[in-house]
This record gives sequence, structure tokens and C-alpha cells, in this order.
Amino acid sequence: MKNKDTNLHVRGESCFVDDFPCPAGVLHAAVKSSAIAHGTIKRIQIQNAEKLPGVKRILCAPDIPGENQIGSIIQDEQLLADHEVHFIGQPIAIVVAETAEIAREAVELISIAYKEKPAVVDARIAAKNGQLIAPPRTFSCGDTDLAWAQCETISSGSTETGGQEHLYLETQGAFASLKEDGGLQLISSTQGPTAVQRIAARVLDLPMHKIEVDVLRLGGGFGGKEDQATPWAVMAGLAAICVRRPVKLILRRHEDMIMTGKRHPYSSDFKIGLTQDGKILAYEATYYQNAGAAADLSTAILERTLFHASNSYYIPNVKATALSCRTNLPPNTAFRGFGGPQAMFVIESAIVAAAEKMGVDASSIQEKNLLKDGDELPYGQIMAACRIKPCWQHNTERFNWHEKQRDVQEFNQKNKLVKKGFACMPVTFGISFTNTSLNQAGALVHVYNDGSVSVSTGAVEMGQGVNAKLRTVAARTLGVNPESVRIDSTNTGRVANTSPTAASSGADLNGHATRIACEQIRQRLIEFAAATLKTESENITFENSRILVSGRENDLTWNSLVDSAYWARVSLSAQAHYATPKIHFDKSKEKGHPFAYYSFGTAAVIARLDCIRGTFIIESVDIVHDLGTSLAPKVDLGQVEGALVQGIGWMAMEDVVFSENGQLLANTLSTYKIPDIYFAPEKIQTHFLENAAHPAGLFHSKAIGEPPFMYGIGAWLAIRNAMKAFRPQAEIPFTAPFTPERVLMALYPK
Ligand code: MTE
Ligand code: LUZ
Ligand code: MOS
Repeated sequence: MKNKDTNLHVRGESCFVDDFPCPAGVLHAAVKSSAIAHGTIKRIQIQNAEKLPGVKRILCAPDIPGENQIGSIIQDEQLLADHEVHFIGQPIAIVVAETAEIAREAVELISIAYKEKPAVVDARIAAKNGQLIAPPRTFSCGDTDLAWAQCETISSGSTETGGQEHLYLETQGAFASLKEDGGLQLISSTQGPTAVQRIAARVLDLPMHKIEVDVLRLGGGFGGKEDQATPWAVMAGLAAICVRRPVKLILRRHEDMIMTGKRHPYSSDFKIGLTQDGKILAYEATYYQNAGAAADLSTAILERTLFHASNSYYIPNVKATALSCRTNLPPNTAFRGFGGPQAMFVIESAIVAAAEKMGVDASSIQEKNLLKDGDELPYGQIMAACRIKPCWQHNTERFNWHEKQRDVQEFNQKNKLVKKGFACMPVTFGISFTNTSLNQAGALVHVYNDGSVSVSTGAVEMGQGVNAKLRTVAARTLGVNPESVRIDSTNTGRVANTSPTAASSGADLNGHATRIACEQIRQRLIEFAAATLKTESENITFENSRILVSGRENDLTWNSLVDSAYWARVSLSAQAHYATPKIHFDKSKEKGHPFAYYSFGTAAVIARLDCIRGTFIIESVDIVHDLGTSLAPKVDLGQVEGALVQGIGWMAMEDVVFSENGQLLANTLSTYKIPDIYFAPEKIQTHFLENAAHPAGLFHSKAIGEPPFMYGIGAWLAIRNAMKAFRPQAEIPFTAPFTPERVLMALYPK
């Protein structure tokens, strides 16, 4: 089944926030933000802006009726700065005007006088200054101090991974309109409608039931709209309340890039110890996370970094410490992988460092240490239904690693200035929100008396195909064809108290809730059909929109049964709630069983490097991925390929550059480059592991959204191997992204 939005997208008919027809009297908002990275506001002059024809109102912190506070986990972030500013791009005032152009012109006429303070943009410096978002956390198992003595090889080093701009095609935005009782409807481009509702209620001093948040679809989120869609919706709501007219607020690309947070850059230290035969005995890591100026989701992201410290490997002695460091950059936020990729880069770097010292191929160390059933992870969860070895094994055989490695070697012998590198990347990613409480979802299903079905859940469609999956779930459970199922918009009035669509678990959580709601309706209809046909309910099944008795068709169709059930006063609606069973985590011990299950896979990457120019091409990526029994194989294939290319972009192209005083320099699409089809690997082959049913999963499926992102690290490893083939003695830093400039600097050190 294709993503159900495909036809609309191709014809340009899909509606995003900015596409909804505007009601009469709509006004437009634009945001004035801080020009300095750290300091205090001495004076805000709005007179000139107010005088501009078409300007209706300028709103600042004192205009906020409730709390000027949008922080979710830690309440440390104002909607509009009232006194101190902490990053360039921090919102200070909102202009409401007849057109977006006038609003933006007025923004330029607002003048703000600041008293500047020194800015900190580096995580390690922030840590040294004691600027932490929360106390450091450590996950450990065994005893690393004792283990070092038993190690044959010990390597240590430091790594750097950069930020990443989400670059969702649809920029942040919202549309707010008033209801007759002073309530609000917010149409928001958010992954978390309930988060928007909750924070809007707090800031606008309204009960949550007076705020309805509606989301049709997003033009991409990638985590950037898990928390950071909220302020724009709240601002539109604030403006609508203050001017008593509908208000639209859409960020321009440039504004979006400057004002919103990105993937967290990390600076990390590692130490790894191995036995003579390549078993990893001990591993220590310290992560300095560059959180930016406010907590946002940083502590949750840091927690996932700790969970994935050892990636796909069993290591008996581990000590991983993580610090979330407050700097004067925009608050960094969720981005596909949520701290997992940053952790995996460090352990893979450590393995490379050890392999170089031991004179072996990193892949031999990777393979020797892969997890298996019964292994305990540093946070106490016992590995079960582990498929990392089958994925690895299958990849070596199906895609002929030995031949590939030989070809690469031969190529390198024949070519002096162009070199190839081969590398593998195993990924083991825990599925569940690490905050156990978030692992719940709701669904509301209506069957109308013509037999058509409408499904509402908390899931937000952002291109990942969750609606296609939910539709499959409802159709299969009710035994109707998918065309008779419609997935309605995500609306806080229909499904309440939802978790954001994130952590790759949108389809899992909302799919289970949909299944349960559909099962309730099905059961009622089965009993009604049994009574009508004078048989036992066990004999009744629904298939292809027909009602079968003991497997045989008869006159009853789904449509006729539903209609008679309605006239017999059988309820055709159901609401259901799902909470992931068995998961738990004790933060006081840092031990537990936080994940419902794991997603596994391996990628083998070949890179071809031009050693004169520093440019490279990713020749091929061969993937074996375990997605259980897919609910929508084409959607999942798209997720694997998209995540892979996004991951390679993070590792080898996208460079978020800030100046020392906190100004984003890569702030347009001409200075911030993301992968396009020419940069994508020349060849991607994806194989889904066979016979991989996941019994506890939704129709035996597994989550797919984030795990393949981390295959991108394989590209970094492959480029590095190509560099090593050119300069075996070069000291190549463990720094990403490997842009051509960085590659050249490492190949030709001064
Ligand atoms: N795919 C597309 N096309 N657009 C997106 O914004 N977000 C990713 C992933 N795939 C995203 C995407 C992220 S960060 C997550 S967490 C998951 O989709 C969320 O959706 P799911 O839980 O339904 O997989
Ligand atoms: N969001 C979140 C996430 O709040 N908790 C998580 O564990 C998570 N994991 C991945 C992506 N988003
Ligand atoms: Mo994805 S980072 O969980 O939105």
C-alpha cells in the first residue's frame, strides 16, 4: 500500500497550515527576536512600528494573560523574553498586521537596546563554568576500574558530532481562531497537539477544554516539531485573543533556521579496553551535550544517549556519564534518533581507535562483540529476541562482503589518488519513549450506518506514513477493504491527552489503540450477526467487507449488517486506550526495562574518495533490516532510504556553523547544504530480514522511523577507511561531519 497522501502530494493538492483558506478578517503575525546571544533588554521601542499603516497591535511579555513559560520538562523558557535574552533569535515581540509583509516590515522598525553579556557556545566551556541544565547522570555496569587491568589494548580519545537543521519542507506555523465562548481553535504544524494545547492553556490562562488543536498533516517534522511547534501556535493564539480576529503566523525559512533549535552537537571522551582476541571488556564515555539556552527536550535526549552508549555490543563493564550543558545557542531539540546517533558515533569511534591500535579491521571487533539473547545492557534490560547477529550474518552473505572487501583492496592497489573505503554499521535501537509514562495512546473509531469507517488517534501524519498503517490496522481488524476507512485529522477534542508522535512509536501505540477500538465494534457486530443468523458468534468472521458463517459467504455484507445493527440500536462507535505493557525504569538506580523491544539492522557502505579534492561519493549501501512483518513494506522502504540519506547528511555534509558570538552563519539554503539526489548513494539495496515476525508487535510489525538514520554513521566510517587507504599514518580526528574541507585538512595536515 502506498502512503495515502501520495496522490495529493504529487498534484500539489495537500493542505498544510498555510494552505487553508483564510476566513474573512484574518490578520498575520511576525516575530521580533533577539539580535544578541546573551544580555539584558534595556528598552523596547515600538512607536515607529505601530505607526506603520496596517499594523494592528504589537505584543510583548506583559500582554501575556497567564504564565510566560513554555518549558515542558524543565520550566526555563519564556514565550517572549521580558528582561534577559539567551540566544540570537529568541522571540521578544509579536507584530500583528493586515498582511505578513506589513508585519515583517514593522518587525524591522522595532528597536531594542541591549546590555550585552559574554556568550558561551561551546558545551565543554559551559560545563567548566558549571552551566548545566540538570545534574549529570551516569549509567554503569560491572566495574571499569577493575577491568582495565585485564585489557590487552586500551584506547582513548575525543569525538565531536555537529548539529543538524531539520529542514522540514513546511516551516513552523499556526493558525488561531476564536470561538464564541473565548476558546480557541489552533491549527498547528505540530507533532504534539496535546503539548500545544497544554502550553497554550498555561500561557493564555485558559482551561485545556477551551483549546482545540487540530492537525491535518505536517510537511515533515523529524523531531523539530515535537516540542518546538508549540511557541508559534501559542503566539498565534495570544494574538487572536488580543485582537479578537483570526491570526496566522508562518515562519519564513530564514526565520525558522535562526529561531529554532536543531540536533544537539556533542563533544565526547571515550576510553575502550579489549582482550587480545578482540572482546571489548570495558568502555567509558563522557558526553557533553550542547543543549542551547533552554532545556526543551535535552534531558530526555541525553537519557537516550546513555541508553545507546554501547550500541549493538555486549560490554560487561561500562561507565557512561552525560552532561547537558547550557549555552547561548537556540535550544536544541529532538531530531530523528533523539541522542542515540550521538552515542553510537562515540562507541564506533572507540572501536575504530582500538582497531587501528591492534592493526585489525574495525568490522572484526564489531562482529565479535554483537549482542545476543540473555546479555544484560548497562541499564539492566536483558536482551531478548535479539536479531543483530542474523542481520549481520545475512548482510555478509547476501551482499558478498568478502568479494566487496577484496574489490576495494584491489581498487586501492590500482589507484593512487582515488581510494575506496568499506565499513559496516550495526544498529540496535530501543523502541518506546524512555519516559515510560509517554507510552500510551488513544483512538476513537466510528462506523457510520453506510458502512464507512472513520478513525481518529493521537498520531500525526508527517510523511512517515502512519495514516497508511492505521488504515491497514482498522481495515484488517474490521475485515473491510481499506478504501472504506478514512483517517481523520488529529484533534485534541476527539482524542485527548496524547503523547507526541515521536520515538518511532506513533504507529505502534496509536495502531494498538485503533486495533482495540475496532475489536470492540467488531465484537458487538459479531454478536448481532450471530443473533440475526441464529448461529454461535464463534462461527462469524468478517472478510473483504463480507460476513462469513463458518467460512462461507451468505447474503450479509458489511454494509447491510452495519445498517441493520444501527436500526437495532447497536453502538457503532468505540474509544480505546493502549499502554505498552511490562516496561519500567527506576531513575534512582538507573536500571530497568525501558524498551518494549529493539529494532535491529546492519548496513555495509562503500565510499569513493577523491584524495586531491576531498570530495567523495557513497557508492553503495547494502542494508539488512529487521522490521518484523511490515504493515506497509513500501512505506517502510521509504523510511529506510530517507533515514539513511538524512543520516549520511548529518555525518558527511550538513555543517551547522555558528560564530563565536552565537550567530548562525549557515542560515540559508545556500550556506547550509543538505543531501539531494546527486549526493545520495549511487546504489541502495535494502533487504528486510525474512521470517522476522515480531509476536508482541502490532500485526507482528516493528517501528521503523528512526533506527535506519544511524546507518549514516557507516558512511563516515567508510570515508575514513578511504582516507586511511591514502594516508595510513594520518591522525584523523573523530569529527563529524566529514565535509570535503575537513577531509582535505585531515589528509594534508600542516
Ligand atoms: N518521515 C518523514 N517523511 N517525515 C518526518 O518528519 N520523522 C521521523 C520518522 N520519519 C519523519 C519521518 C521521526 S523523527 C520519527 S520519531 C518518526 O518518523 C515518527 O513517526 P512514527 O512514530 O509513526 O514512525
Ligand atoms: N521523545 C521523547 C523521543 O520524548 N522520548 C523519547 O524517548 C524519544 N525517543 C526518540 C524520539 N523522540
Ligand atoms: Mo522523532 S526525533 O522521535 O520526532
